[in-house]
Amino acid sequence: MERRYKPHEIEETWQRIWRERDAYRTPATSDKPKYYCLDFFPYPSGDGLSVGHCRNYVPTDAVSRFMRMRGHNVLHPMGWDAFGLPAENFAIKRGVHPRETTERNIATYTRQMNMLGLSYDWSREISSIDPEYYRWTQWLFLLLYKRGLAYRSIGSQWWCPVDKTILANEQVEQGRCWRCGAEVTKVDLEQWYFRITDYAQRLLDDLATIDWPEKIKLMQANWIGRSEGAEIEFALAGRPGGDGLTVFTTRPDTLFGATYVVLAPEHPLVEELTAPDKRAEVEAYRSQARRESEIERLSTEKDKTGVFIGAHAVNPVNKAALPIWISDYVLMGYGTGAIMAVPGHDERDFAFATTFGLPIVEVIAPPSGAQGELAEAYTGDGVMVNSERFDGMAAPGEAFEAIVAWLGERGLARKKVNYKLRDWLISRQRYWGVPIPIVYCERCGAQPVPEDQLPVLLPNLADFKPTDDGRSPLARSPEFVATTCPSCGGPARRETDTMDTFVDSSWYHLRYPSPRAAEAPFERAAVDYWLPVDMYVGGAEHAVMHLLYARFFCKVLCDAGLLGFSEPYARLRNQGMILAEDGQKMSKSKGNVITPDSVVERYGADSLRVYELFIAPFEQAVAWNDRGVQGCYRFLGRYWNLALDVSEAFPRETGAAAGKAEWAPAGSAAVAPGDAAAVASADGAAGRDERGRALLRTLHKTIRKVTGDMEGFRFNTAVSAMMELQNEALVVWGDARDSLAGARWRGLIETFTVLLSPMAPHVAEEVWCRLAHEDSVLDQPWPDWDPVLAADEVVTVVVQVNGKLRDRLEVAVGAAQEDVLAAARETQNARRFLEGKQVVKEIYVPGKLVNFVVR
Ligand code: ANZ
Ligand code: ZN
Repeated sequence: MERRYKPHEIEETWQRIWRERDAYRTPATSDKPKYYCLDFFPYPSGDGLSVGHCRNYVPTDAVSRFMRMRGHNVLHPMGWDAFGLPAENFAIKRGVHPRETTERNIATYTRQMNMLGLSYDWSREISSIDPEYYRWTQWLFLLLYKRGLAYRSIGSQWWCPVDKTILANEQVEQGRCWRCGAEVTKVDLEQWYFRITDYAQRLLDDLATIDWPEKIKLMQANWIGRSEGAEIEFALAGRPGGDGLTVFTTRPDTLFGATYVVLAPEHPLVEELTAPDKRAEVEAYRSQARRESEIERLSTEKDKTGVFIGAHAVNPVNKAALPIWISDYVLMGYGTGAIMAVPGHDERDFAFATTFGLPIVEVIAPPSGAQGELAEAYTGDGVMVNSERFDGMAAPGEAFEAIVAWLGERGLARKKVNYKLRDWLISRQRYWGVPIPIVYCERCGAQPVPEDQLPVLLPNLADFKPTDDGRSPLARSPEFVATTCPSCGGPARRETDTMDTFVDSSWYHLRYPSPRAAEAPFERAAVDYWLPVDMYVGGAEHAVMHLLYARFFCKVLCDAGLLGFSEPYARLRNQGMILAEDGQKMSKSKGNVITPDSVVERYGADSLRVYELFIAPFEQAVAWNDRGVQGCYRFLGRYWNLALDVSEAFPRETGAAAGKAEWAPAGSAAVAPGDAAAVASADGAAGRDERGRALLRTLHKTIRKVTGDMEGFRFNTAVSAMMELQNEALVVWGDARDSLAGARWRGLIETFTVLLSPMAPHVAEEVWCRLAHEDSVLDQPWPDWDPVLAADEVVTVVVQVNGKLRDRLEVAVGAAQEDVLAAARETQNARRFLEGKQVVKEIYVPGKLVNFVVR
């Protein structure tokens, strides 16, 4: 038999055997506890997987294997988020149809995932471009439509001039398109929205119920952006009794310090209120503001700009006439699009007032006393000044309540909670997506496509490039557009926009439990059994898009009575990024991308896997280092040699007689936990000398450590514990082999192999086989550790019966008296001398001796 560690031969063989045995198929139900371990389903991009993706897939694979060995029914599926801009842009660049490139990319991803030995149940593979999948995406759109949660509205929207499509708020980062980085602009288009804002409060509240990284929860909370304040009515000067304007403020207590009012340039009142001599200036400013992104407009760094429109508002508390300005730092989409400006206590207002020479009034005095002249806005707490009857009150707390109450009695204010969250714009003017299942009839208006006509198939267009005019490529296909009205039967035309790809990924986790369900998006019993997802792992960059949308969908489905839970992902973990060896982000343009293929070619998949786990704490970004992979390769090579040496020196007796009689891995029946302590001391073969006993203790400590580390996502320290155990075993094997009996050596290697198998399944399976096992290492129970042996320090306790030395026992330092007495009673010789006797007294001198007084 081959003696050298040759990963390539081993790995391909076992991948084939696993496939033939269907080793990773998940039973639909089972009486074991379930464990749903899910990776974010990927865009199958043309570049294939990098070692960065493997930082996600290898650890979840190890956890899935670990949980399976711990007696869980594990669901670990994979699928493809194959619609959307990335796939389409890739296809455009290559001049081929996205369907073709997507299929090719999926094949590449699948090949690479199998090359890594990932334990996906491929019988559950799903793809968002499969009509059997997207018919249910359309069905879910209609569900939202029926529940009043999908609506069409005209609005000023972000437009990416390069990708030639509308973008959602979440997809604009610092004024740039999240995909291509181009600066976005605003256009007016009629678009479909999902009313996620109806769920703002629940999305916020339920964050407390899920085990997610605090950082992600905070990002979601900030994105939802709950803000408690008041709406206050200002009359317009010269129009007493007429309609006024409403501002939203979080600081009503500062009302006496308001010295001007600002409207968003887009505010509808601007038209009406602008004085004739200000019109030209106002118009010029409005068209300039349109081109700016919200981030730019809100930036505190930016120089303040604005125009006085020639009208005044009346401060409701003191009747002061306040000039009305427009400025880009007030956004139309938030609050009422109008603010009362308080330069004394708001930084942006202070900057604006300074720029335009507007008055600054102090109304909150710091604890050190009123300042009179302000050098900058004072935003802290304090005491009310210059505020007439409210002077002396604590601000904001008491004063906030008092002013809102005073105004409220006069019908001039009410408390108001606002959210920054916007409704989710889902229309995309792109070809490669799910058609929105709506038709427009001249007589009946917008009509949902009846459920029995789903899916609305995406036609196979040869010309799928986006255009500049804001129309979807589907609009160029008369066969697609022309249809009949489901309501009156008259001529109608189809909606030609497609859905944001994030709609596809908002529910995919519900599909895996019953991936071929034909009557519904999912079978209720299957989701009841498997969901919520127990462990969800992916990149932190999805904090506010996918992860918020999926939570929203789950709540909608729960409200519709289709699900019995309202949070989809019970636990979430984010892997850290892998950087190139030079510490830079890996990117194709820099030419520093490392593919798993190149690593596997040199060292094999198991070395890559072990390195991915070992490289750093799971959530930490870290640079790739080829020497690190080499180290893991050597670790596996030494394991291989030791395993084969032991196996040859102490061959396993096969056949019925052997069974589990020899010291099989802990967790099997041979050594029950607790027993091992007795065995370790009484049975001379256990650890024949101090080194043997020390090695056994290291083994049990390692079992405990690896178990805890796998549960806690501390893969790096799990691997290093394995390395330490191996080093100690190698030394003892090399110069004190007789310290352990043969069966102990075999047991040690077997346990090591079981512990290693989630990390390096190929080599573990091969060794398991060479240790003359006929079953698969995948199906072994996870080893238990002996708590006494695994305890950090042990002392030898003398066991006496009626004062005579009968046995010795190793116990953990600080072990409980009753545990020590119980173990002492079970030592071989104590048992002999206690038999048939009545114990009248038990004495324990901690860490030293046990004495049984018998009659
Ligand atoms: C007066 C005031 C005085 C304010 C003060 C703050 C401090 P958040 O927490 O973000 O909700 N504001 C209201 N609507 C706005 C809009 N559409 N665009 C830009 N700014 C707007 O902040 C609410 C505060 O932001 C509001 O309270 C308002 O300024 C401003 F010492 O009103 B405040
Ligand atoms: Zn009609």
